[in-house]
Amino acid sequence: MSDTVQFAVHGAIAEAVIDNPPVNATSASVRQGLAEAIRRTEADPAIHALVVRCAGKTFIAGADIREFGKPLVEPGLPDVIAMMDRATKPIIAAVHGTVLGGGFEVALACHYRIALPDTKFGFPEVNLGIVPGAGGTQRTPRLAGLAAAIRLTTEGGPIDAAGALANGLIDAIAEGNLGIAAHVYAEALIAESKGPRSAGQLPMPADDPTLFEEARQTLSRKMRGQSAPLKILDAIRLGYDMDFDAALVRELELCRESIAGPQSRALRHLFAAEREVARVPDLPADAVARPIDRIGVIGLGVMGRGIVMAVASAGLPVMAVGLDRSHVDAAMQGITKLWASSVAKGSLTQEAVDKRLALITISDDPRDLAATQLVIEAVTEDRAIKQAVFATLGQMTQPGTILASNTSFLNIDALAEASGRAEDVCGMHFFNPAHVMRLLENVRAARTNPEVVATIMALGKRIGKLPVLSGVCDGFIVNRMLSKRSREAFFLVEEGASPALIDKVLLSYGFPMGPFALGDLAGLDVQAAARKARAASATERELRANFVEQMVAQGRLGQKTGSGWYIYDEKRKASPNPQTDAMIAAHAERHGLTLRAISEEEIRERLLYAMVNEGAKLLGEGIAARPQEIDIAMVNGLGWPNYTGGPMHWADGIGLDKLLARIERFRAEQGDAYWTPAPLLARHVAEGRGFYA
Ligand code: T1G
Repeated sequence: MSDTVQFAVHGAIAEAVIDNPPVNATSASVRQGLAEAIRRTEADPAIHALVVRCAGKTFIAGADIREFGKPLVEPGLPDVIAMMDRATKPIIAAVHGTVLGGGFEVALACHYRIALPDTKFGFPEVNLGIVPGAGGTQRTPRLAGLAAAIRLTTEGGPIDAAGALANGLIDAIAEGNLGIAAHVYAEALIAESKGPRSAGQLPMPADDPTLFEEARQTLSRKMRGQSAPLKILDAIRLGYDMDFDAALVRELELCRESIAGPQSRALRHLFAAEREVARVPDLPADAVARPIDRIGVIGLGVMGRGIVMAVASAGLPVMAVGLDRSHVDAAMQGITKLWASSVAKGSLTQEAVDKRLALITISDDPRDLAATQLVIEAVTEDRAIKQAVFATLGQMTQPGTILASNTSFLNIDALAEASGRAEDVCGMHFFNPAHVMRLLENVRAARTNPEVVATIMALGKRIGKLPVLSGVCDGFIVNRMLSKRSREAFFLVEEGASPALIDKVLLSYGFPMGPFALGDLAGLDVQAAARKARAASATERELRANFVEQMVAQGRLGQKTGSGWYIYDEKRKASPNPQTDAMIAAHAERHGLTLRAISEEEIRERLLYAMVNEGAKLLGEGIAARPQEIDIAMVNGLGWPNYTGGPMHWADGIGLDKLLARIERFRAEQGDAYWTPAPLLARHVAEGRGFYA
């Protein structure tokens, strides 16, 4: 038998138990073991039914992603599934944990399905850019109807056991021990002489072209640029165009094409990278996370409130400390209002909100932070103020209490010194809105204790974030790379590219919005303040491109005043702003600049290559340990389109030699100050390698 599938016979019932940690993926030995179990069941006249279940914490969570792109080891999953479908004795899937992708397809090909109550089912293939390839798009509509099938296969979200039962995807919910329940279920089938049944023999539900069209439109908007969701709709349609077996053959072809395509490669790269960044490469083995069960947040502005919400939402008590009573009250009102709107929308229950609110203790006295084990500082982004807060925190909290700054640009090493306990100090840089955005840049400062690093990486995950470790530098990973894009965007405007064209180029590359629409949304006053804070390190040309300051001086602050780069109507719909054109023309005139027509290609390359080059510098300086940190941070922090795999993966696809040649050309045109290639990039090109290999 196989080393991952145990076969046993108990009376008239055979059992195949898959044990292939960590997630019981259908690796080659599992497929072989299942095929063998079916053969033995069919061959032995004393066996009347077969139960398929899994050891460990979950039923099969899908095909084995690590086998993709390698030569197929027989039998393929569709072959095993066909054997199940055609078996002459009933096969019962007894499932628990997460029944995903190929695992869901195995279950659907079994003749009966029972599940523990907390089981979750789903087709996450779409998140990996893949069309399900083992019958998922054909059996699901036949069992659950068209609307449910479209939703499950194209959106990738889970359905719980109760939902699966209501939708006809499972037959029963089992209580107690799953193995025993499955045995009892199989005995009942045998007693009632219920034989095998195949979902493939059910008719397709009535066709509904409107449903397909609506899905197509929603997916084109929500998953803009991604090919898999639309291909999955095509795959479902096969059920109407040909018979079941032919549809399965075509579905498998679509699946294989999708796996071989660049989008799936990029999305699978991100899946692996996300897990990789959780493992900090150079942490000593004895650096264990400190226990954290009481967290403090000091500073209750927009960021502080979001952080309080994130912590309480994860079920952890939080001491929220504001400047004075009125600040604290305003913060709590803000938090309560945001959660109330979630209740109104139906995304949260009042009970859940009450639970979260009960976890928040408020105070205007930093001494109340004495009992916490970790404090996140989110006061005004001002060096003197933050240093004073760190000096206070150093005195008022116990040695060993971790002091984390949420600063975006200030030097954490300086804050660490101010605290008098540098080894306990680090950064935890959340993104706005902090209770929503998944990315968390954890920052290791010069003297941060490795235990502190281990603690904030673990804590980040516990509060539902995606923590990425960065070293100390101006802007860390995301904002430092973004600042190069902003610089190029302003320069391009000075040279003659319209803001609307620049936005369009980034939008069609796949970003959710361009830099100018983003500036209007964030507020140009906010951007002007950020530019002012960094003016000391800016070049003359960067200072000269002062469009934001010009607009602020005219009272044009973006969406909130109805005018910025664009004009906005009451519904905040943007249209071109003649004042912007006039401002750019006058600016050129004033500084004697000649405006030229700039191609979309140049715009795209200047904006994106400037970021990749900066990414290479981050790697060379060791601010980011690996390219994975950068790809994960940019996709989750800036909205770099996930189906490109992030800037570093994308750059590898272009070829670093080509990239370097363009950078050298921009250097000749624009000057060394902006386009000196990262030494690491030049080194990689000389060695003929990419960022990854
Ligand atoms: N194949 C191989 N390894 C996998 C894997 C898979 N499908 N899923 C997870 N792992 C590894 C993962 O890399 C990590 O390893 C470890 O398991 C624990 O994962 C024919 C074509 C199941 C909900 O997309 O959603 O089926 O990094 O850290 O939080 O139509 O993993 O520790 O070395 O995520 O408990 C469809 C993807 C495949 C499921 C568990 N299936 N996995 O979450 O742990 S395509 C998926 C998950 C397919 C068919 C098609 C989650 C999880 P390491 P983890 P977790």
